[in-house]
Amino acid sequence: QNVQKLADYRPYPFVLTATRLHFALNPAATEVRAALSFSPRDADMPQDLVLDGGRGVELLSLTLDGEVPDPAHVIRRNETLTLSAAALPPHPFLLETTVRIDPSANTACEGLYISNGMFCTQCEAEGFRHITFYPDRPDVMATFHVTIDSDLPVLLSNGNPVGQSQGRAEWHDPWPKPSYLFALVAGELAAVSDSFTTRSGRRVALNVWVRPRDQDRAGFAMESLIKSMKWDEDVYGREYDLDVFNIVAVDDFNMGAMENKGLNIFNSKLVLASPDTATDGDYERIEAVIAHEYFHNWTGNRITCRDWFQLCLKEGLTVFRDQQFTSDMRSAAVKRIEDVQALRSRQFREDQGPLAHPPRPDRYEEINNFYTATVYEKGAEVIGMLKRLVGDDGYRRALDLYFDRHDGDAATIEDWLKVFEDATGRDLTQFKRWYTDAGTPRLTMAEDWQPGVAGGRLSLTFKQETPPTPGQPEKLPRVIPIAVGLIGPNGDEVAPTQVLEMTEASQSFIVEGLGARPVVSALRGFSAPVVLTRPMDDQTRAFLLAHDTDPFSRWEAGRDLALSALTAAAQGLAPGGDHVAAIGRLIADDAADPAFRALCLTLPGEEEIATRLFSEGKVPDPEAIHAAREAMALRMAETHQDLLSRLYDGMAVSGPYRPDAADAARRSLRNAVLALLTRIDGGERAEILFGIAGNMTERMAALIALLRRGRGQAELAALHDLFDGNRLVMDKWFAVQPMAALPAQAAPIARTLSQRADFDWKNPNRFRALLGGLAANHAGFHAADGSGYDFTAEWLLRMDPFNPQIAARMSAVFETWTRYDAGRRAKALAALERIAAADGLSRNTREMVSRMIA
Ligand code: B3K
Ligand code: ZN
Repeated sequence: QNVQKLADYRPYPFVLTATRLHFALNPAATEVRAALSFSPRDADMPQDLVLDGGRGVELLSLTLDGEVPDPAHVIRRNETLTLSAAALPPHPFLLETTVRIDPSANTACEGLYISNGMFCTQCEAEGFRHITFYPDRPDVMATFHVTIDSDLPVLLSNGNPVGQSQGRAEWHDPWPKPSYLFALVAGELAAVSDSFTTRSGRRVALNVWVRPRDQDRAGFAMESLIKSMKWDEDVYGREYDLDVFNIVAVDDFNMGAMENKGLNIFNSKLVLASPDTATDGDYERIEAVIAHEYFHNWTGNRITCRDWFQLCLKEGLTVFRDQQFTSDMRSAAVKRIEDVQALRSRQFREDQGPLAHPPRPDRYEEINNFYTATVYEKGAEVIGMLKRLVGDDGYRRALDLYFDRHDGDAATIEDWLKVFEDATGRDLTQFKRWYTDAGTPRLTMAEDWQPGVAGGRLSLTFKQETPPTPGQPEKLPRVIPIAVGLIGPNGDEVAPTQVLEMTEASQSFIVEGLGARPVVSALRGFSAPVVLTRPMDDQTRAFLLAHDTDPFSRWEAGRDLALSALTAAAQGLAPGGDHVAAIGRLIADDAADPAFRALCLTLPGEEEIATRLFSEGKVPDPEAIHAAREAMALRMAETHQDLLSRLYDGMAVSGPYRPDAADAARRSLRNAVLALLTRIDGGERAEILFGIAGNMTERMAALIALLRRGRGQAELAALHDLFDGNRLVMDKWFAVQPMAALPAQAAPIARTLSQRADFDWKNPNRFRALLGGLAANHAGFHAADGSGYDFTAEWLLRMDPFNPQIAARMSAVFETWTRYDAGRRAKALAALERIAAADGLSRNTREMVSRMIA
């Protein structure tokens, strides 16, 4: 197979200084002229010039310094075009090509394609090679000058506009960039416009481009952009560097968004929002992703990656930055808890199965398969640990040095760690294992209390071990920052948070002069992405839930309490402890933050319970897990019925809808309460709320609460009637049905929906809505009869020839298959083998499936 290895990295033998492109746009036959100014890196060592170029790129002409070279020196292979060394001069030269491509036939949404009549591009990671012949690798950086000929009214590319006339636009990007950051958009678009003046006084024109009828839903994206620009100046000292910043929303997009220099392209679901079509969650996500793509301007664009193995250099750091931004804009405590929940449900799950890989992998077949939770979210956690280890000042100095030293570079993880070493004097050799090793370390903590010694001595002994992952059977100990605080028996904190630095496989830390035995609050703020186990009874957990001063650890104590009861019940054991009572105290605590109470009130999901059971060496039973969770939710509702109904009645948010954190928090608590009450009120409250709700957040919460109880058909029909023409709302309509269905219904419902005329499966969002909705129903996807697996496999096979990236990414819903019982395993394996056996399977899906069945 075509395996790429980090160890094989070689610099490109030519320097490309300037790229000039000319596009004559036409849906089925676009002509692209490229003029590339190369110079050999070493004139004494003649080398072949190898350009990437996909099959759909038809070469019409080629000249070297204006001359047609001897055809024997021009070699076209499947995915490359080579000019032999013999044809190349030992000095700078100009290579000019003209090619023809067919955007209308491009269904993979990679390269130049058409979405809803509008031309757009997606070049990361290797899409540019479908536009023209080019050294399509991130360490080849050039300035770009782009001319676009088209009758369409809006013609955009990277950089600054340098000329606009009827049917033609010209753009110049002075900042050298790799091809993956190139973008072009042409269409009938309308803008929401504003401006931002940077702190050095540069006035930047800002536009969010959408289809004319969506203009009234683009305002929140613009507000988010302005906040992001300000924040990056205030917190990181980073200023924007062009005269314009454009954002464009497109309907057909493989991922969330793309940080092309000066021209970010977004999936329309991450731009468009109005109270009646978007939920609070959508608003928060839009704000975060707008920020994320904007922050890439420095972490990704000004400093890019040397090669794709270094992807987490830009992605981990940019996720870390967008997390910091959201914490500053909203509630830091809530954001941290949400991020840990996401990490556990997506990244820990990845680390536990056949797709586990390090944040910096050292081999891949298809790089698009590595835009994963490990590269992004774990990549961000690793930076959080670095910051904790070097402190806030050390972090700031290291980042200043990074921007200073590497501006304009294509950098590596080694460069990144070196700036921390140089700025702080620390040796990060051992720390680097976080980048090179896969797997989630298991950390255990044991306590030893000696009241008679040294005025009361507590020793904490930690042991770490990382289970084997594919290709990495043995693991060495990592540096683990463990944030610890101590709480006295009366609930007061006796020792504030301190960071213990664990470097050995087993290590003890001692605190003396403690008087009475404290309760240990360990791994505060989730200071490292590890699974911590410690002997702790439910009483202590309830104590921490009541008294911990660290909001994450407080929430974690409640979570543990719920998980220990749920995992016991899912194995047919009597649930110990009293999670239901502890939660009751929290519901009654009106002084506590509503968002925090909502988080505590929502029981761990079935997937999370399965992950916990599996990490304890058990085989999770999806039906038993579902039943255990349902039973506990019902008990919570029945036990606290009065408290909950009072809370529900008292929490209604009045006044016009605002998507801010305070209002969203109140709605999230009230909706969590509604989900419980719907279990005992026959659906009455949810039906009323659905009818009167003035916003999508409440409407969706009511609908989901009803669907989970096997009701809600009238509401589904009403939602469909109201929003038939709105793609984004209809995506929710498709997603929510299999997701919230009773398990036995999930796959049949998905199948019925897939037969509808409006299941426009070629649209990535619609496809993801239906298949992702089913996968989000744990007991439904893992139905014992294999119906969930079969349905999913069928559709992956259908999608693969059309859009391999989407098929391959979605195939990861199978990544946990080895956890389950023999019957389910056999059915999942059969489904995976059916996919593997398909003729002409894409490289993307083939790699994913073979890793999963290896
Ligand atoms: N860098 C893009 C992701 C590109 C994915 C290519 N398959 C968006 C982001 O992370 O900001
Ligand atoms: Zn990113």
